[in-house]
Formats: sequence, C-alpha cells, structure tokens
Amino acid sequence: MGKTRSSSSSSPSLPLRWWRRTLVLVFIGFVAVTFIVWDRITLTRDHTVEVLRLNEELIDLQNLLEDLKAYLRDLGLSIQLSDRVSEPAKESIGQDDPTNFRRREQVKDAMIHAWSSYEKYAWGQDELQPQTKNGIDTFGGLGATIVDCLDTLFIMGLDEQFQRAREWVANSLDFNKNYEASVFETTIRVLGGLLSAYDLSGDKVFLEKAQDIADRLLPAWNTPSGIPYNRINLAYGNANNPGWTGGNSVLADSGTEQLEFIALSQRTRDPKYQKKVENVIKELGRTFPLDGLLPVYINPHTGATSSSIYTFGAMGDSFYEYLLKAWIQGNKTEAVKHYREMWETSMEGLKSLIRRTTPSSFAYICEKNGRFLSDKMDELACFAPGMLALASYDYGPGEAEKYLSLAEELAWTCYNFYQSTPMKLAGENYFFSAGQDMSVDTSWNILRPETIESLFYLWRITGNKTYQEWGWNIFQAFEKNSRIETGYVGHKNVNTGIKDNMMQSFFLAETLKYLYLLFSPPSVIPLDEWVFNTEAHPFRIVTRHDHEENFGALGQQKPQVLTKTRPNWI
Ligand code: DMJ
Repeated sequence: MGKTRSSSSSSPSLPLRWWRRTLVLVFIGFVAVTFIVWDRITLTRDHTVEVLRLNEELIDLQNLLEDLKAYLRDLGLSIQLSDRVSEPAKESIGQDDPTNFRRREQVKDAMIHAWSSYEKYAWGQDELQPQTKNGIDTFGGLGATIVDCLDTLFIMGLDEQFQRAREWVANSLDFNKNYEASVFETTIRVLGGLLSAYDLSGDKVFLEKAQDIADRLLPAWNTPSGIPYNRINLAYGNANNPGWTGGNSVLADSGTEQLEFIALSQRTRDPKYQKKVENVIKELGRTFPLDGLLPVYINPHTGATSSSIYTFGAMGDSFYEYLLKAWIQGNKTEAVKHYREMWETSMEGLKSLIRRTTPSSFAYICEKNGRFLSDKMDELACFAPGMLALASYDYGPGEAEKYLSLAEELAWTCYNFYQSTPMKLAGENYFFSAGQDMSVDTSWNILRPETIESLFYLWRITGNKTYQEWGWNIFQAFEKNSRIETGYVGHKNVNTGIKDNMMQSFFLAETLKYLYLLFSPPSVIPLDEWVFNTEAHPFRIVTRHDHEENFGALGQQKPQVLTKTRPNWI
C-alpha cells in the first residue's frame, strides 16, 4: 500500500506519462506545420509578386519595342518582330493574369450598362437611341439588339439577362413583317445571332427561329444568276435591289451569307440553304480575275460585274473575309478548297493595293476606282489585319511571317486611326497624302468593332500582349467619350466631340465581345473549334456534308444538339 502511494507521488502513472508525451509531440507537430504553411504562403506571395513584376516589365519591354518599331518606321525602315506563336507565347496567353481578369470585368460592366439601358428604354425594338431614351426599328422590328447579343450575354456569363432575352425570342420574336429587310444585315445579325445562341446553349428555340427567318430570306436568291437581290419583304417574299445601286447587287451583301446558311444546313440537315449560297461563290468564281478583286456591283440577272470601286472597305469587305472563313468552317477539306484558292488570289489583289505613308510609313489599303488607286481607307477595312493573322496560321514559316507582318503593320495603322484624333476614337475613313501621314475624312465614329476584332486575332495568334494594351486604350476612349448615363453613343465628329444618338447593336454584339475575348484565355471560344461570322457570332465547326444523299438520309434525324450543357469556361 505504502509502496503504491510512494510510487504514485514520485512519478506519474503510465497513462498520465503517455498523455504528457503525446501532448508534447502534438505541440511540436503543430509548431512545425504552422511554420511550413507560413513558409509556403510567403513563398507563394513572393512568387505572385514576382510574376506580376515580370508581367509589368514585359509590358514595358513591349512598349519599348513598339517605340523602336515606330522610330525605325520614321527612318523608312521596317523590322519583323513577331513570329508564329512560339510555345512560350502559347503558354503565356494560356494563363489568366489579374490584369486580364480586372479588364474583362470592366468590359462586362460596360456590357451590363449597355444592355440594361436597352432593356429600360428600348426593349423589343431594334436599337436604342440613348440621348432621347427611346427605341428605333432600324431593321424592321426584329429586336435586333436582343438577337444580336444573345451570345455576348452567354459568353460573359450574364445568365439572367440571357434568360430574359431567350424568353423574348421564344414568345415575342415575330418575323412576319411587311417590311423590306436587308438580306445581308438580317443574315449576319439575326440569323447569325440565333445560330450562335443555339450552338452555345443547345436550346432548340433558337434553331427554330433561325430556320423561320432563313426561309423568309431564301427567295432573294431566286435570280437568273443565283446572285441574290439585297432586299426582301419578310412577309411576302418579293425581292429587289435598292435604286441607288442602279439595280445591281452589292458584292459584300451578296457574298456574306455563306457561313450562316451553310451552318443552318448542317444543323437542320437540309441542304437547300447551303446550295443557294454556295452557287453564288461558284458563279463569281467562273470569271474570277487574276488579282481576285471584284468590283462592288454585280448584275443579278447576268452575274456580270461592272468596273466600279474595288475595296476592302464598305460594300466589299466581308466577301473576302467569308472566302477564308468558309474554308475554315468546312474543316479545310478538299470540298472547300476553291474558297481558299479564291481567297489566296484575292490576297494578291490586296497586296497590290498596299501603299505606305510619309513620313511615318504607315501601311494602308487603297481603294481602286477603275484602274486608278485612291489613297483612302475605311475603318471598316481594319478587319483585314485580323483576317491575315487568322490565315497565317495555315502557312509554313516563310509565308506565315509575310502575312503576319502585313497584318501587324496594318493593325498599327488602324490603331493610329484611333490614336490620331483628339478623342482617341477612329473616324469612319482616312485619306493619306504625301508628307502628312493620315487625316480623317468622314469624321463620325459609330462604335465600330473592326480594329478591336483584328487586335483580338493578332493577340490570339502571336501572344503579343501589346495588342491587349492597344485594345485597352481604345476601350478607355469609349468609356471616357461614348458612355453616357443611358447607354453608349457614337460621335458625329471625332474632332469636335459632338455625340450622336445611336447605340448600334454591333457595339454589344461585336465591339464588347471582342474586347472581352481579348482579355480572356484562348480556351474561351478556341479558334480551332469555332469560326466567327462577320458580326462576331461564333459558330461551332462541325462535319461538312457535301452530298445530297448524306443530307437526305440525315434529314430524317433530329437536329444534332451541339452543346447540351453550359461550357465550363465561365
Ligand atoms: C457589322 O455589322 C459587321 O461587322 C459588318 O461586317 C460590317 N459593319 C458592321 C460593323 O462595323
């Protein structure tokens, strides 16, 4: 007993000793883990700070490089600085950084502002007039802004807005209008917007509506040559050309429906849409000139072109864009080889229109009037650098560099269309005269997207962040000068700053979408899976069908839903 008491008072019992040791071990373990975690956090923070610093240095270096380029241009020299996307560049554009995140959130905020202003003052009408706070039916009352920006809302993850737009399309969109619609505008904005919304969401209501509007447009192609009339009554189907074209069809209006109608045939398994628009290219290809440049007027009865203006600007532009993109949409296969060949021929023509200014050696694309070049370029032609960059991807090293180099030079010119005005907003077109570089001719700015579009492609293809910086500068000019309390407006004059009263639907459909994508990782609408129509509506690239039998057999099947669930990029 005594032994037991004495032993318990001098040393603790066995379980107590075990507990003490365990507690000491737990304490030591806790201290060690805390130290390791703290050490890792510090390391990660240091790493993040270092990456941000390096990013900033990279931007400074790129700016320096641009200064150097400009300096060399002043001396009449030029250097080739970028290459096809190198692996490190691919990696760097694959990463999302805090600056990009912040910037695309601000672009999204701009979209929310534009969209809510439209919802508040112009819901259901084609476009918003922000100064007078009302809607206007510029396209016959088809809710153009809603349909045109369904995909922008979807891509930006603006779910509630997308749902409201979707309900309007399902319940209120009515194409049975006694209205002479532009076949081109209705195709690229309305049909294009619906098809893109279908590809992104898999919601069949969009495909049904797409088929409805396409069926109403289709009689426009019933001409002796197959070249479509450019206007059609949506309720009665009678088609014609406006008086100001002298009864002719316009090149861009007739040669910019291929992507949409081919996409519709693929999704409905009905070949009739594809056939109509592909005939146009075949017809134009029959007498395609050696330089691949077509005048802007075509006779829909004979298919003959009449010598007039040749341009990559208004009335010509997207015809050339679609030659390249129809080839991409068709998986670059044998069946669509003729598109690529025609496009390449046209690029010989484009190169023959290139001149450079003095003193700063800005490259620009002239227009041709008959046989004479005029030193004028539309901002609309600023889609061309993006097209050239996109095409460069499929060339071997030497040719790719040439295309990319020209694309970069032209993009620099287009960026300077913006930078050279007091408001840092581009005018509608520019003249170039010896010793004076560029001067604005038509001085309005209607929130157009072409330059931003090209910056987007150039950034995706080269990984050069300078293009993001340029896009950001342009965005800030829009924020500063075009944003008002009730939406976004254009300017009647970029020299004086007088505002107009229109928020064009393409500002939401294109300008803001390309800006958002400029600051998003390339996995958001990757260019090897999607092709953008000329209104910035992405269509998924799917298998092409060329034979009637394929269409016939598949015509019995239900349309394939391309994307059933929401993509995981948001
Ligand atoms: C848009 O409707 C399209 O981009 C079209 O190809 C040209 N014009 C406007 C934007 O400027």
